Amino acid sequence: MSPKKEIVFITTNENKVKEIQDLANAEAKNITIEHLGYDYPELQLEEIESVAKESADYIREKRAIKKPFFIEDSGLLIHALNGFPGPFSAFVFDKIGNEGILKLMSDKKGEERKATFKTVVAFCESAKNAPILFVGTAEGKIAEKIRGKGGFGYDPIFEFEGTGKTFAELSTTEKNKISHRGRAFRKLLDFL
Ligand code: ITT
Repeated sequence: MSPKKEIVFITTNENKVKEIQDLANAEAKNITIEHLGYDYPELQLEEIESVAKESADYIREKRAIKKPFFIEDSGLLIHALNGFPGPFSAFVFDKIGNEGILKLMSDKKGEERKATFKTVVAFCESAKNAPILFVGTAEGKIAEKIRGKGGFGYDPIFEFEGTGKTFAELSTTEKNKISHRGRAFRKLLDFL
């Protein structure tokens, strides 16, 4: 049997680690994911792709890590709000939370509530290699109210298309099958 490949997931978000570990344990027996809670500065750029790339480049330049590593940047893009909060999702969540988003959406009906969740994984084989990006999206809509006790962040207000369930009403394994993060991370696994 070939030795397991070790890759390091750099994030300060323990919920992301839980999801990625769950997925890797189930679907990638030849890969070990280590977690490093290094808090790199996140630039406020207009595209999630650019944030992910710049973050990975920052970590490379700082030589903060010797092993193959990845980071990921995620965001919720609400169509009727021109993709807001998008790359500003963390800031907006801290300031107004899910209640604030529901208020912003209070006059929006049906199709106007459509939203996309997006994850961009940036992987570097070493500090010498430019990041390779893997994008995953999930389509859905903003629920009328907060529902579900699982997940984290915007999960209780993101209803996945066709299911009538918010991500917070799914188990970690169920969310991983269809989520933006699951899809982006699976692309990384295929690449590896
Ligand atoms: P790191 O940058 O350290 O990885 P973070 O929590 O700052 O952690 P992001 O910038 O990627 O991560 O997250 C943007 C915001 O979107 C933040 O408020 C998260 O809670 C939220 N978020 C990210 N992924 C999510 C998901 O799968 N479900 C619900 N909310 C999510």
